[in-house]
Amino acid sequence: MTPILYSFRRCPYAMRARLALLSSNTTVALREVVLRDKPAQFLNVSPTATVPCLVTQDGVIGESLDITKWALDQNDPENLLNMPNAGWALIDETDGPFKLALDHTKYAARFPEQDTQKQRAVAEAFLTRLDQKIDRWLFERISIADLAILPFVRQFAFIDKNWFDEQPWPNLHGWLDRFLCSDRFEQIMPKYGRWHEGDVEVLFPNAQEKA
Ligand SMILES: N[C@@H](CCC(=O)N[C@@H](CS)C(=O)NCC(=O)O)C(=O)O
Repeated sequence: MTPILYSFRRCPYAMRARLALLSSNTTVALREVVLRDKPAQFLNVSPTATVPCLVTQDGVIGESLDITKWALDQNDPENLLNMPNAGWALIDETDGPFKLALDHTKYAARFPEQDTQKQRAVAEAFLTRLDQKIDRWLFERISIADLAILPFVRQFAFIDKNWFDEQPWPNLHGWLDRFLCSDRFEQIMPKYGRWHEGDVEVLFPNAQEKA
């Protein structure tokens, strides 16, 4: 069976999964989910009701990083999994304290108990470290750390792009700009209509329609 990916275009976790599926050239049927009105079929399979969620013939994978690893274990032509352990630690930091600080900054109104300035400072400290690490990539060559972290840096950057662009992070800016201008980014960001049961499946990558 063609695996099914429940996805949401702008979700950084789903972007991470699509980046790995694209790199591994693993074809899935992409079902675009509207988060405020999740389809029953998705809720029936997803353990956490979050996207991304991949349904394979062997079971359901409900965590973006696990989908990423599953895809690259099938096929990893860019050798993305070959990176120092420090890469996994950076991904964990991204998903943990950085994402928390990002949400507390972006959705400050939802977290009145949080000090927004402090939260932004946590995110800034992390991005400053990334800036110091990046030459062209986080490590010597492209790795899964770049592709797993970039969607979150993008989300943070667009909270206030003018402010972000004024920060003293030249390497980080170049890294994000190259990503946003890449074919890779274009290929994971087509706009898909919301999925309904019975729709012709949309294949990703390639976005051909399955007859
Ligand atoms: N740990 C999960 C987190 C996924 C996640 O939180 N996705 C968000 C969208 S960006 C979501 O589906 N939220 C559920 C909702 O908004 O109802 C993963 O890595 O896949």
